[in-house]
Amino acid sequence: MPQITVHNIESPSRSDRVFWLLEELESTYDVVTYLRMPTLMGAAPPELFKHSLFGKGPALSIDGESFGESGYVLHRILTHPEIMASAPSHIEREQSNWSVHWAHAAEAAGMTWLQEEDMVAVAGKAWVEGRIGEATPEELRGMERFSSWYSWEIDRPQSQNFIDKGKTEQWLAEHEGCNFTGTEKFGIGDFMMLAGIHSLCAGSRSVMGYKVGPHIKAWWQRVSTRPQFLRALERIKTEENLTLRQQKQKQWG
Ligand SMILES: N[C@@H](CCC(=O)N[C@@H](CS)C(=O)NCC(=O)O)C(=O)O
Repeated sequence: MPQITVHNIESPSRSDRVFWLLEELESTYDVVTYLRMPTLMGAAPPELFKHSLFGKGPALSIDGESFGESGYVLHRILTHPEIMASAPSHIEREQSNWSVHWAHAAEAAGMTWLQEEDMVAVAGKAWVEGRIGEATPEELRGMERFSSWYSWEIDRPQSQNFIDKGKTEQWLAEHEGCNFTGTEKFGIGDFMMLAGIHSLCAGSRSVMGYKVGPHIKAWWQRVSTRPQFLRALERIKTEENLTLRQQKQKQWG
């Protein structure tokens, strides 16, 4: 079997996609965790550039070859002949068109807007709290008005369009009981959709007032109760705690 190292960026992050897949495949893998820097958006430390073209996580090393982009990482695992030779039968082998569609949609039509809303909110709040620079009360009122308008009028309708009006909910309703493969198997579309749906149903976005329909919730329920997924969450927690402890030890001796 190939030697696998997951370069995990501190959660919450898209790393959950990779951990879940590796746990479904019952793979053995090492983990290196990169704690986020104390910047406004929690930037990745520069060491990640050694493993990912854009210096972001998650990244993967497989037999010494490193690369980033979670979609590409999943693709490389799911097309690795040795890994797939022993993959359980509930993991899709030939990617269906639906799987490829949802893998792209997850990042392009989903995360783009969900993430932008976070950024606008965080930046607006930081200005108001005086963490970015000096601003007059009038300027601050303007910024607050702009960021709130931008979030609600530009980002939220786009995100909500992806979640329900834009058919994720409707597609799952039309494919009752199916995963994002269009069958009962799990494929790249499911692993990619995890990050957004996880945050909407149980993570930071679950308290942000998004309307999430019953079919998305049912998919989440199916996934989040799987022992493989629970193992993935446990591994993330264990690895991140270990890195935090090591960092503290380095700092304080
Ligand atoms: N399209 C990329 C996005 C990568 C990305 O933005 N990762 C975030 C964590 S989820 C990150 O590294 N953030 C820190 C930074 O932007 O410096 C992927 O799917 O891997």
